[in-house]
Formats: sequence, structure tokens, C-alpha cells
Amino acid sequence: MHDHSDNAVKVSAKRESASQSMLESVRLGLSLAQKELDPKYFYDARGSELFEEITRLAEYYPTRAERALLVSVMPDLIDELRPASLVELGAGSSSKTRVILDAMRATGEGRQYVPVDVSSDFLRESASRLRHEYPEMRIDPAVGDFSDTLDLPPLQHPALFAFLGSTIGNFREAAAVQILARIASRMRGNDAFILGVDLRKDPAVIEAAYNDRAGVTAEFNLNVLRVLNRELLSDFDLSAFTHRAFYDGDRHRIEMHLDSMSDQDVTIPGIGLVGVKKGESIRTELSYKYDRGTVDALFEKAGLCLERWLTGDDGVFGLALGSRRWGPR
Ligand code: AVJ
Repeated sequence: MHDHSDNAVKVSAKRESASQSMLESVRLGLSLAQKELDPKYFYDARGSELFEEITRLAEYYPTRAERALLVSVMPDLIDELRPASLVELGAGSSSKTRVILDAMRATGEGRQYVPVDVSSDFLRESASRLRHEYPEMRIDPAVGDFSDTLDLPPLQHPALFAFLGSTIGNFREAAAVQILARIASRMRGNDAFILGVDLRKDPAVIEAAYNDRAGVTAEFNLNVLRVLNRELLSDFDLSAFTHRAFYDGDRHRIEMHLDSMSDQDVTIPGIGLVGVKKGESIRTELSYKYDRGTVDALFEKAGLCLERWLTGDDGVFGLALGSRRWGPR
């Protein structure tokens, strides 16, 4: 007989392993010549809220550009693909998702939505909201870190897999190919995949999106130290770090850093004392920017075929439609 104590044990074991893997990730990241933290640790409840706030900033164009593109291409695309289910990686608040779900509803064949996200609280909340809005659909949230595994519930096919928001940009090429290959391995016959990518453009426009005047991105960036202090009982002094984000035109990526304003020692139980010099930085995020060729190469390496490349007239954001490549290259 399944009882609450079993659940409690399972939940605490999951929490324990999550903080253990956080500790290992932080130990490795802070031992590098260029100290680094994994951007997935931005997204506790506060971090997810701050990111929602970022998406409403005038300077942060990606979310608006992607949404406008989805609105213009999705109704026809969904009418053509007629997916029964939508599997969305890094679902977050799903405001863009509704564009796709509405198009699936219009075909009368949309029956299942599977949002996949690390932030279980956020996921549970948005899932219960979506259940009210789409009573005809099964909403099956899958809590998990898609950069590690992709544990999905049984899917209704044809399925449409979606990875929006240019979150792929957080991953260097090898890791990005791994995630895309993991998705490809879950695709069947006439399943499809859609990837949202922020396009290369005037560096000043890109940099402004990560250095907003209101300082929300700076708050979002510093929040990762708050997460570590809560989860690992470290003693990072947030007031001793400042936000910095710049665009590296050679590598076509934004880098976000936290600069140390003084020589300081941070105590992290399980790791010990970590010295951070004045002027030294901790890199907290990479955000790659793309063009068609780069996406085509990623798809090729991941066992996907680039079927369609969709960009708005403004060339700000791109949607890559892919199918699984069956058989040898
Ligand atoms: C959610 C990863 C796509 O890189 O643009 C926004 C996160 N970081 N502002 C991005 C982010 C700073 C965002 N992604």
C-alpha cells in the first residue's frame, strides 16, 4: 500500500541528490581558471519570476520576436502537421505555448501537452492553469533536467517536440547536439521538431538585451548566488559582486559574469573556502546566437533534417522545423 511516508522519503532522496549534484557542479565550476556556474541554477521561483519580468522589458526582444513569429506561422504549420501532442522543453510560463495549443485546438486533434522543466513548482502551477484553459487536453508535466535526461510520459503521436526561447543558446555545441539527439531519439515516423533561436544581429542590440536600464537582468544574475546560499548554505555576499554582460562577436555569444569588487573568501560547506580576487569574475551564462548554417550543422550532427527555416521579415528570431533522419547519413 502506497503511503505518504514513502512519498516523503522519495521527495527527500530526490532533494538530496539534487543538492549533491548542485554541490558537484559548483565545485567543478568554481575550480576552473574562469570560474563558472551552470545557468540552470538561476531558475528557482524568484529566478523564474525575474526571467518573466525580463521577457517584458523593452530591451529584451527575443520573447516578443519569437511570439510574433509563432503567431504568424503556427496556424498553417499545425494545420499541416496536425500533431496530437506537444512536448515542450524548458516550458516555463508557456505564454508562447498557447499560440501552439490554440492552433492544435483549431485542428480538433490536439490531445496532449507535455511541458518539461527543472522548476517543479513553476511547472505544477502553469500545468494547473493550462488544465482550466484546455480541458480537452491531457496536461502531463514532466519535471526533469533535459540537459541530463528526457523522461517523458507515454506520448500520443504524431507528436510535435518544441524547444523555444533560444534556450539552446545556453549550451556549447557538443551539449546542444546531445540534447537535440536525445529529442531525435524520442521521435517516431511523422513526428516533428521545432527549435527557436535568437539570430545574429547588431551586437549593440544584443548587448542591450542583457544590460537593461532597469537592472532586472542584474538582479536575475545575482539571484544565482542567493540560490547557492539557500541550497548549499554558502555565504556569498551579493553586494560584493556586480553584473556584466557582453557580446563576443567571434564566438557569436553573450557572456554573463558576476565581477568581484574585492578580494573575498566564500565558504561553501562540502567544498570549503573559495577565494575570489578583486576584479575576478564568475561566468554565469553563455547565450549563443545563430544563423541558418549553424542550426543546419547542429541538426546534421544530432540526426535531424532541417525541413524549414522560418524567420520574420525583421530577421530577429528564427524557427527551425526538423524531422528525424532515418537511416545512414
Ligand atoms: C532563457 C536562456 C533564452 O539567454 O536570453 C535572459 C536567459 N539571460 N537574460 C537568454 C536570459 C539573461 C535567456 N534564455
